[in-house]
Amino acid sequence: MPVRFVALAAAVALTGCAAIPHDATQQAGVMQGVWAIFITAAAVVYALVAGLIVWAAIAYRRRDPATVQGAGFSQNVPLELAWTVIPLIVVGGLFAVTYPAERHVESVVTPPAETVQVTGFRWSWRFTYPRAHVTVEGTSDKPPELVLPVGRTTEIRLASSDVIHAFWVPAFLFKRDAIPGIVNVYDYTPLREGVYPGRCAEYCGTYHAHMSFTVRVVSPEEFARWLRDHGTAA
Ligand SMILES: [Cu+2]
Repeated sequence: MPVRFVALAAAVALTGCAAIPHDATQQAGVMQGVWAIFITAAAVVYALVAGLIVWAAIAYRRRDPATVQGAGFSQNVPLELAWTVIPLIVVGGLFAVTYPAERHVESVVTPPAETVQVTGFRWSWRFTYPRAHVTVEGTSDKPPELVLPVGRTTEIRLASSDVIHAFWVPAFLFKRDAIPGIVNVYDYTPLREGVYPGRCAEYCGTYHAHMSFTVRVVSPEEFARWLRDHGTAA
């Protein structure tokens, strides 16, 4: 039984490692840093609490079957201070880590190297590159592809033409609502070329599940070529 338990624990630990996201964008790297600190803090707290529970259960087990009543005490001021102050310090520390990271991830560079207007509609997405007059529009059967240049900062201007959707690229560790009448602006600075799946992450109706798309990160040269090709086709 212990062998099976160890195997299970190892499997869970390894799966956890495999699930750790990679930093596909510069912004994702910042979020990943926050995530690593949170998971470490959670692991330390878990080890401490679980360890104390196990230790207390063993150290203070009922040794004499005749004992029916445990020792009683009503208060312990140092202990109560400790379990109030330590969590406050932990929460304060997590806030101190989160706040600058969120500010960084939400900030936009001006002027951006590229701008894309992303519009969610029932049941797909439209990507417009205003400078190059290029528009890519998907359908519920044919998901669109957002093409981005690697190493450059692209400003995303996210909106919706009907109901609330959410634009989510899991590898970018960033999700934002697409709200009618509001333009949400943020930056992506992709660091690695590749194809990343994305989807609508806000239930928006019958064909919500069809609102997928892909993000293809390419070299700046290939991006320029792609813009040219699609500009003439449009
Ligand atoms: Cu949607």
